[in-house]
Amino acid sequence: MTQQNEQTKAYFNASVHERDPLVAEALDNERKRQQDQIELIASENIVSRAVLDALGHEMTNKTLEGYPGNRFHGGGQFVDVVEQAAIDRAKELFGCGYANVQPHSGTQANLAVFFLLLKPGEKVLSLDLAAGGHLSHGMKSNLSGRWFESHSYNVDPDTEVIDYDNLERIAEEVRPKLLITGGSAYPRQLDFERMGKIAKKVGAWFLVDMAHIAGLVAGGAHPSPFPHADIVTCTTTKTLRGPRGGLILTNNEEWFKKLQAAVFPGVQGSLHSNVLAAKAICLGEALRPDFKVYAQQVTANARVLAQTLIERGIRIVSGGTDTHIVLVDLSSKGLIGKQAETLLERANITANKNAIPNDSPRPPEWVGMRLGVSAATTRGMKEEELRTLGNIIADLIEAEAAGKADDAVPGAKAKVAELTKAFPVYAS
Ligand code: DSN
Repeated sequence: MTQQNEQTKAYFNASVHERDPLVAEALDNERKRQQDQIELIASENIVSRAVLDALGHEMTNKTLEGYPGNRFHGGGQFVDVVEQAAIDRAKELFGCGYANVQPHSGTQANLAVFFLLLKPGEKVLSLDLAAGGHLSHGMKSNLSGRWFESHSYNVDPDTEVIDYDNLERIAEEVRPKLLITGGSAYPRQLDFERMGKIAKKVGAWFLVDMAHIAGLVAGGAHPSPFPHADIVTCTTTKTLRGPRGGLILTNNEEWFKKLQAAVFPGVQGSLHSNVLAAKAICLGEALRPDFKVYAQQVTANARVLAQTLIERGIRIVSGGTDTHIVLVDLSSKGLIGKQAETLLERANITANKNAIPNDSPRPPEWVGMRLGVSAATTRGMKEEELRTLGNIIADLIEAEAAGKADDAVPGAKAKVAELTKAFPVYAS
């Protein structure tokens, strides 16, 4: 018998540090960055060690198509276990009858829904991007806007909360086939009941994309889209604290059979086996009582952050938040989003520039900055720390507005270091 040679042994056993120093260094630096910076990008969170273990598991080697018990390839018995667990847990967590857990992302999940429900050219009505919508809901440069006729509804210019009366008028005029709500930067509670009624009235299907708030829904900190939505999509990242990937949920049995085919082979090929294991783990974690405590803490922390900034004279879009998101209007301090993003990063706080309602169509000119507290809350930070963080951010913004950022950054960075040291990530 031929002996396994040393090269093959090294292939299986050498660490990334031994095999690829360039990548290993970047990985080490990223780990350190996550420890040293406070992550306020609203679409991010910090997964558990168990989720990381699954993502780095040998299950990644397994190619499979189809669904549990009905696969194209052999050897899928253990992936069947994790996919079935993810399905069962998603249904229990969100109180719905059917779940497809295979979408590779939230955008893929939305694409599968479009493929299921619409023919090219049919009409979609969704929340305006600058009001917090998402590019996969009909943005012209996305397939959803290129192949379908997209229309949008907006927030009330004074309250900056969705103008449901105006939405109803637009829906009656446009008569969309699909009404969509949800997105990436809407900080307020969504009225699913009202929008479900509007959809029914105009003969539209109602899709809720709860990508950002899925964890809040799971933890009871935001009302559930069921029973008002016909179909629900989300990511397993963000407030749900899981791996990168999507879910599609519904109570409609007839649709579900078609939905399975819309995901595979409709818009995807083989599944990401290791990610399904990680999804099962995060859904199991979200079913535990401590996740409810987490979700409530997220919204409490966001409220404190918003209130602290308001008290320091910084305008918050819609005057506050009901979710994990705080949307800052920097024009109240004569700054733009990119400026604040760069400034905060100098002090080891990560956030992103963002459009606010009626902002410039050009991202470099956006005057908004989006802050999200899910990751900081995962580290264990509570109201006291978020108040401190709000004051650090306000100090930095005030200094930048006065042209004195260089003086303010070192002090802010030192205060951030105290917080990150007290609330470590993956400490061991
Ligand atoms: N939609 C992007 C965001 O919210 O940042 C990525 O999920």
